Amino acid sequence: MSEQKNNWLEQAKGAIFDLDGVIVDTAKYHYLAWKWLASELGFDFTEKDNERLKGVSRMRSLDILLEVGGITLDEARKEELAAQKNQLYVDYISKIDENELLPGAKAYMLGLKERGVKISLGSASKNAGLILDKLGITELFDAIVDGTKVAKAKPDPEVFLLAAQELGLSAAECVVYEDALAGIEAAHAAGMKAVGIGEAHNLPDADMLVDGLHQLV
Ligand code: B16
Ligand code: MG
Repeated sequence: MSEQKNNWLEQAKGAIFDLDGVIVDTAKYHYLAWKWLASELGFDFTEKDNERLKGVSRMRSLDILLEVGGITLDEARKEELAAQKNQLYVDYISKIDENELLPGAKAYMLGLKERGVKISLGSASKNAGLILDKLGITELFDAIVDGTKVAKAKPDPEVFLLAAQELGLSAAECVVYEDALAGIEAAHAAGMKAVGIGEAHNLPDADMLVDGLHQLV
């Protein structure tokens, strides 16, 4: 482990991992699907716009995209468009395999398991089950909490509190690994420390910052 060693990290009994941006880079497939939808609606959606969607729920992402395009639609039409985007996204992720795991992700989780640390997923995605299956890492998790199990999106702490509960641990015993600002806020709202994956200017409140899980192996 790097010189950034922290006691709270070593003492944690539970590790809760966000999915997109921490374990796998599915953001690129979300982007391709959202960009297609924007082009169908007659406007361009850039990679910079896409940054605003990271860690954000599907319907909230659509609202941001429509805001970029200056378009207002009723709920029924929005549900239709979100379903179309999701179908395209699912087509992409159906083709991924373990080669798409981010560097160090699996090795780090295996190391935690060896030390007896319990592991949960804490993701906003409703497609998390399929993604973990394609990556071949479902069995590593003691609990899987994703967008199918929670009603409130990050920065609400619900996803992480449920993960701790499913691991049989208190919030204070768990550490969160997150790449999104809303995720760091959610961890803190849950009473958990957060390891930020990314850059300081995007994640100013992270308790510790790394470029990726490979830095912790
Ligand atoms: P889905 P995470 C998030 O995953 C993505 O970062 C975000 O871009 C996406 O909109 C959200 O999942 C919902 O995904 O459409 O598959 O339900 O970072 O929370 O693992
Ligand atoms: Mg994420």
